[in-house]
Amino acid sequence: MRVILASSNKGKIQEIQKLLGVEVVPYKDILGELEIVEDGESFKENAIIKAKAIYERLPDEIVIADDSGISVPALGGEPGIYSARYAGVGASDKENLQKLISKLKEKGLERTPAYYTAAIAIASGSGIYTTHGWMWGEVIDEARGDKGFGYDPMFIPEGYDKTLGELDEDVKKRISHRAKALELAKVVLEKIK
Ligand code: ITT
Repeated sequence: MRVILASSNKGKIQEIQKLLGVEVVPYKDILGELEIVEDGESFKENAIIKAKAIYERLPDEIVIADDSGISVPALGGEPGIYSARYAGVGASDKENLQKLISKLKEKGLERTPAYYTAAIAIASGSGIYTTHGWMWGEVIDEARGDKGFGYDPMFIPEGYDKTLGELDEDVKKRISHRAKALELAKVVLEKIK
């Protein structure tokens, strides 16, 4: 079985290829880069928008999409579904991370609870399914380490004292929002393949 991944985020593509245990082909390899407008109001809605956009073009395939982000309750849930464009449309991972660090500093928060959410949507001839996963921890007002991607250098998972930028990649593989959502997605894939 192969699945087409409706994502152009390199960090996600690498993680999903390692976690899913089936052949994962980024949609760009088949269709080239497409602009998909993510105007949903939740991670789930945006994951469905992305999966459908690619499935409409590749109706014989199983398509999966990941919509994810980090939420900080002390900042009213920011950046949440806007994680990829927190510092503006087209902002880099570094710029988004720096913006979150600045927001924490503005509020005088050296560390504060935060959580990652991942919504996975699976579109195929069997219809659309979605799964979710979460990872709780804290964000700190500085970046440490260079592993992972996105906000990982400022995120300390619950039960650890180092950031995901510093911890061995195997840790994230075991406990991440994406790993949990994909465990459930695997159950769906088994049913529909
Ligand atoms: P695609 O839509 O092409 O998949 P994207 O980067 O635009 O790529 P999202 O809209 O889902 O994807 O935004 C997710 C953002 O949330 C991403 O850019 C990261 O900044 C952050 N993020 C999500 N999961 C993360 C993780 O595991 N580690 C660090 N940051 C993460």
